[in-house]
Amino acid sequence: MSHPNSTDERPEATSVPSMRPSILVSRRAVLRQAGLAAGGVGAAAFLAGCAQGDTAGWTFGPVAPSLQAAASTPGPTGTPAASPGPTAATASANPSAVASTTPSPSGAVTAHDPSPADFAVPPPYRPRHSMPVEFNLTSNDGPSQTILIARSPDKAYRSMNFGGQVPAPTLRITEGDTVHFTLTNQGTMPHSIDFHAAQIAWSRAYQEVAPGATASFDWTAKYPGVFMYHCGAAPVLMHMADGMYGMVIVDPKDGRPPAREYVIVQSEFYGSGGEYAKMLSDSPDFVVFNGQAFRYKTAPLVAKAGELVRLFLVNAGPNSSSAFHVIGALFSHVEADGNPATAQGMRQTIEVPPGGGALVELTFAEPGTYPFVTHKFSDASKGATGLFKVS
Ligand SMILES: [Cu+2]
Repeated sequence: MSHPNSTDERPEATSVPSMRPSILVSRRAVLRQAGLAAGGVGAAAFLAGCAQGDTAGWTFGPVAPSLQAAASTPGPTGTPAASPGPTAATASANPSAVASTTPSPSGAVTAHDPSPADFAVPPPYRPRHSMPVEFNLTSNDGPSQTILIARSPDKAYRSMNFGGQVPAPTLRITEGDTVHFTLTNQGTMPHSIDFHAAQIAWSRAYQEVAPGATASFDWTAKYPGVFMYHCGAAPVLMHMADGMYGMVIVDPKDGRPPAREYVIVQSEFYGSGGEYAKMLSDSPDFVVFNGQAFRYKTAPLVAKAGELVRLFLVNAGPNSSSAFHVIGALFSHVEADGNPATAQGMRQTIEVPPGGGALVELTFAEPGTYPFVTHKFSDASKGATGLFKVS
């Protein structure tokens, strides 16, 4: 069998279909694309499916058989995900995101508490594909989008979100990949998308999408990195503070060494949702990793002493800088924005500005418990504290 990640099997850029110029496509076109319209499945069923999370995710177009084999076979330069994921060719992100908010028997809205699997690292590095990567997101808002941003005591928050979760599903692609992105706005107000990983005209791609409408465009990931994406609808401070952000990982074209990997998104919450004056005051009530205060204090991230651990970091803000630090460990390798060209050796604390990303690698010296924090300790005390449990 050929080397799974051999570069000679990687398709050339010429095999990538040309950019699709249209930004706005009709819902009928999307239904046609999804093969649903012809089957007599109506828009309501399609949107209900979205609400259950099965289209809020990422899929890959058809690939050559050789690439399909490569994608499902980890190679020396492949990176094992923190938890087993589907193979790249059939990836459907966040199977556990199905648990969207549902009304209780009494009619009261219960708050959705995403499972850790919602924030698992997507399937590992794979060679670049010849077809665009399909990335579909729904945008959501309103009382049904209530999430839990703290536990004991529970704190409910009326979110705006992509794909029914905060932070939104992570997209993982490879340098050179083209993404065919579709946003379906299931909310009650305009939403939009802004991929920091893309180089594309704001006036064409990042405009507001009306409630019930769908928009689509292609972009190509020209640089490896760890990037934020977010809603940019006005007022953008509110749409971001209320939960409309996620991460794009663009792997370098030749991959990275194997490691245990985690995704960590830092962000702030103000009040109970929609409280614009509080957001402007720049004094958050909670600062969190992956959507919930102290999430990994009660359910620590696991690792083994001596193994390489890789963290993909995004600071979604919207207001506070992150001073990311792991107590009892040093970062052996750091890349600002996850770009290998910025690689540095030993660092103790990494600043990640709002709207920025980073990649850090570390190895725990011995078994034990190691807290991770933002070293801005007013924020760490508001929830941005977690634990690694090292065996
Ligand atoms: Cu929005």
